[in-house]
Amino acid sequence: MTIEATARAHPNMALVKYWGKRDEQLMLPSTGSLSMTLDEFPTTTTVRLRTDGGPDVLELNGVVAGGDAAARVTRFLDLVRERAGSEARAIVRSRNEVPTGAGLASSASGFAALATAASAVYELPQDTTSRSRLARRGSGSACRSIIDRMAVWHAGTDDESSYAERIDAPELAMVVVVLDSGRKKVSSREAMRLTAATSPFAAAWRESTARTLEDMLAACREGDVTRIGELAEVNALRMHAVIQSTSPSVRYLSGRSLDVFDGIESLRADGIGVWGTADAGPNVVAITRPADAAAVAEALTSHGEVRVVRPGPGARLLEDPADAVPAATAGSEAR
Ligand code: 2P0
Repeated sequence: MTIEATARAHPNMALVKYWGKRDEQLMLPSTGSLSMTLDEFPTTTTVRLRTDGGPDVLELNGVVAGGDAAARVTRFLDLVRERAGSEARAIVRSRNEVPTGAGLASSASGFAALATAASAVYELPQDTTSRSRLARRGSGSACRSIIDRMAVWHAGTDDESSYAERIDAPELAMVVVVLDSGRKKVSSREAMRLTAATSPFAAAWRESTARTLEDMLAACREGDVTRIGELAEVNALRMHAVIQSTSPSVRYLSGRSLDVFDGIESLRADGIGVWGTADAGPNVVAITRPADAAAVAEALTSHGEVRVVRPGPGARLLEDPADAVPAATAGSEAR
């Protein structure tokens, strides 16, 4: 029996956004979504089964974590244990290589890596679709980080039918413009609830996103980068519009974010194919062709730190024991 496994996963950036759940318990989204898995900022997670009867422990970047983060991991492991018919607790050691303040969500890479490592040690099915379904239960967008390069998450109607799958798409690059590394005031999960409960535009958002996903899938099939960029930008700004329309209003984009969108628009006026997107925070990501990425990065560098990213690998096990995340050193308990 294996008692330890290590997996690595990368964040993903949605071109058609997931914003809303139809079932919070099963983590079924209200619409499908589509994303590019990135080749930077990996999370590496080692899961070790306990043989001493102790409780689940989460170590994040070398520090023992408590609170919500640890509770969320334990809830996830409870689901894994239920499926595996196991009572074994685990030590989970996770390391994020997001440079301080890249502002990219780590819950997608985190739960994709955890689902992959946990499936190995608890002897659950390890095929891509099973791991994608499982990762979804930890964090919705994590089901897409199981997949390499470009993924569509089928909304589905039950646990079985809601998972992400690889699609073919033209080669893209993204330029991440980091404006603010602080923690967001309202979590995505909370703001999604607020959107469903209070926005008069929530139904319109769901309907338009379902249509946009169909158009995006067609644009990917046709290799039409211009159409992909246009659809992604409009979808992102519609998501921010519906988020702002909550009561109380939640606003993730800052004045500086809008300056970057203006910068992207003026690059387009100069003939460069570039479009903007942003997740639940102020940082803006420019979508472009690989050949234009350096010029776009150069042009946007006055706004903040820029990083060029490309399509990356799906979540996978690392076989070399040297890749295991080391134990936290004594005395590093989180205060
Ligand atoms: C996305 N986001 O499609 C969208 C765009 C943020 C904005 O998925 O509640 O961390 O754990 O399922 O996946 C962020 O939400 O939320 C997200 P939960 P998650 O990437």
